[in-house]
Amino acid sequence: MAHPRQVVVLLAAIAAVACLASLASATQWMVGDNAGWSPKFNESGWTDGKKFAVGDTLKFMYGKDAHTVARVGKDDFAACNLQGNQLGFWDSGSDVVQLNSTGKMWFICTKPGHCLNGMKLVIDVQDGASAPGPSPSPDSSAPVSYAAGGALAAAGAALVAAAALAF
Ligand SMILES: *[C@@H]1O[C@H](CO)[C@@H](O)[C@H](O)[C@H]1NC(C)=O
Ligand SMILES: *[C@@H]1O[C@H](CO)[C@@H](O)[C@H](O)[C@H]1NC(C)=O
Ligand SMILES: [Cu+2]
Repeated sequence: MAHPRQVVVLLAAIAAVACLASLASATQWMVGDNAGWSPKFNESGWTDGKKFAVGDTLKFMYGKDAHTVARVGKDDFAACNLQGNQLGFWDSGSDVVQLNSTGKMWFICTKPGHCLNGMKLVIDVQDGASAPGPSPSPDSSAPVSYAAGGALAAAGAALVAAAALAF
């Protein structure tokens, strides 16, 4: 049987690994990579193959005063409506936007003509739990403990089954 202190150490190790894994899985996406947030953004294919997850962030880099970032609704995005309801607005030239919930997020630049010129971005944010990432490998002592626990459980089940057959 595992000593209680070993169990505590094992649980602490599992918690630490889980904590590190959750930190490692948050991604900061540099919008447009080196080209940044720029006109005709929607023709760059930047979102192709990317999986955005809750907890990730988008970083918009651009010349301050040259562009802006506004989060808008689907219809205002489609129509490039600069006077619609804005769900968020950034204009520092180096903006970090948190992806707080699942679903689509629509962004446009509000400088006149820019959205019509394709300066727009839509992403689909997925549940963070399903985001792909390296699966943590527990420290070397953990599998042994799991195996021992599994063996004990199997032995217990076998005893119960044997007892049930015997009576
Ligand atoms: C995400 O949540 C944080 C903390 O509540 C908030 O400050 C931020 O504005 C939110 N981001 C968006 C894009 O809604
Ligand atoms: C980019 O946006 C412009 C303006 O809204 C639109 O006319 C064009 O079809 C879009 N192109 C792509 C590839 O989405
Ligand atoms: Cu712009």
